[in-house]
Amino acid sequence: ETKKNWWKNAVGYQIYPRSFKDSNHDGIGDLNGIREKLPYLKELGIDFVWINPIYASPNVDNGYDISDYQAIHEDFGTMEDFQALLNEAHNLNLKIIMDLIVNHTSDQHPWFLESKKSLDNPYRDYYHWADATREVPPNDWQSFFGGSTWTYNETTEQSYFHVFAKEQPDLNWKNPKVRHEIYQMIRWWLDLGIDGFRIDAISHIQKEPWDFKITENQWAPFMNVAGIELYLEELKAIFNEYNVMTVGEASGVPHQEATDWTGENGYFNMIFELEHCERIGTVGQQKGSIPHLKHSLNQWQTSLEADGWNALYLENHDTPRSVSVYGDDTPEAAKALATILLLLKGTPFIYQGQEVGMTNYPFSSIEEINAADTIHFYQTLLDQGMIDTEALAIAVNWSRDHSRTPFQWENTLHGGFSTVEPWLRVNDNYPMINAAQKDLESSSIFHYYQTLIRLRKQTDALIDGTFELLLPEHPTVFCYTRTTETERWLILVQLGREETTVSFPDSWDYAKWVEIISNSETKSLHSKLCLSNYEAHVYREI
Ligand code: ISL
Ligand code: CA
Repeated sequence: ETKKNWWKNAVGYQIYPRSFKDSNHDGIGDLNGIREKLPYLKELGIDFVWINPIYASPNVDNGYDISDYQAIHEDFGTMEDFQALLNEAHNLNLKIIMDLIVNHTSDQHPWFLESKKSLDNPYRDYYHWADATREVPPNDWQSFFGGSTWTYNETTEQSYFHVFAKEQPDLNWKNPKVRHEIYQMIRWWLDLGIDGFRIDAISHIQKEPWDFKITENQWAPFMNVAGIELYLEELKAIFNEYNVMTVGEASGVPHQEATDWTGENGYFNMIFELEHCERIGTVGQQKGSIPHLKHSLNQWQTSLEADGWNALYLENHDTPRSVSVYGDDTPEAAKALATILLLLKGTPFIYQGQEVGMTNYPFSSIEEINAADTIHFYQTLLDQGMIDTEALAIAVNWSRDHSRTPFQWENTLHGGFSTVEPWLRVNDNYPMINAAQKDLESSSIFHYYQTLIRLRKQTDALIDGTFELLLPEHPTVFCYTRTTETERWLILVQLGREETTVSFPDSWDYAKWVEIISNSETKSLHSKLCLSNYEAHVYREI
């Protein structure tokens, strides 16, 4: 029997199955590929894996458009393969978290195929329909993927609502039948023995009335809208019947409300907030903003201190690679970021390839892009009159495809991901950056991750200790302490490309601080320290 709140001590790993490991030579990663690599995840020190959607889907949004919730996509394998994966993972004491996508379905889902047939179809109210003409939508709200949130249907002369692509119609949560169907489906998966869910886009399930007037925030009409708590409470009641872990993707939920969402009586065990990795500054900017990262993570760490729990991440399948956004693609930068991520308070999620230092891809043509939102964004920029090279530079800057290139396992053709041409190009840097480096170098990024994970697991202060941000005004140094009644730890990371100096209070007894981990030369803690680019140190007071 697994103990309650097991997820507080756990380290998670996110698998984007299409790009993880191809076992049957079709250029697409699959479930048997994941099975092959479970020992690799154990070696790293992982406790649970979150797998991006593997359900039947026309793949307009790579699996986030589901056409059958209870079937495995043939690209990934069969239900038997899934069962085998679950069993093998459990035998290795690895848990499996599935993606739960219930804000919308695919437009090819049988419910929607029925719904669009006629005004009086029994499935009509499974989705949101409103009177419209071909020219004039019910209102002027814009979708996350660009363009109107409404798509006109000729047959019934109404439009349906979608916050993402037009092939992803939003489910109508007001309809009790819809909720009943969803809850049954959720139970079906939980009864199968999975260990939890990452709940997709869940802050969008409630919508304002269609005549709601947008003031500042264009997403306000479908982002954390009042009334959502009823549905979230119903979901919580189901999850509570099972000893599973839940992490809600809660875009637009402010840290002031985090307790409702993740506290002792919150809707989920933890949430993915999206603030800290928001695009700051001009659209074309290359670097992530370190002051913003510090400020925002600090807010989330402190507001959840009393009641709540953070889900920690620096990159995922929707973002570029953190070593490229905040770093300079080097192993030192990758290790510096790992030091920050793995010692914060919360449950860390490592995104596949992050532990070997995988970088952004140098896209040079729109043909190399697969992500629907990037292609749409590029087209919008062209339509606005921008020249091709400029539009491409801006569109690919934050493209989701940077993190979706195939996993670089070793220095062989296609990085060892597949024996045939993969669905998305492998980054040309695979001869240098790949998982097999760990067997060649004891100083590999992988080993650094392994060491941090081990340290975290054997140190209560790094699980439960209070977080405090130090040097809050420093533009590039990310420094914090983790403290319990008996221990104090100091995490000190220069995230900048230059040398910098930091100072700590003269009153500290520096003889008491010992260095535990560093990504560079050993350096004792002093009231004045000079740090070079991407230098990271972890100290403990004894
Ligand atoms: O807030 C948003 C954009 O500013 C949206 O974040 C949204 O919550 C986020 O993009 C949701 O992402 C998830 O759902 C999408 C899917 O395309 C992503 O891959 C997934 O992570 C639709 O299912
Ligand atoms: Ca395959």
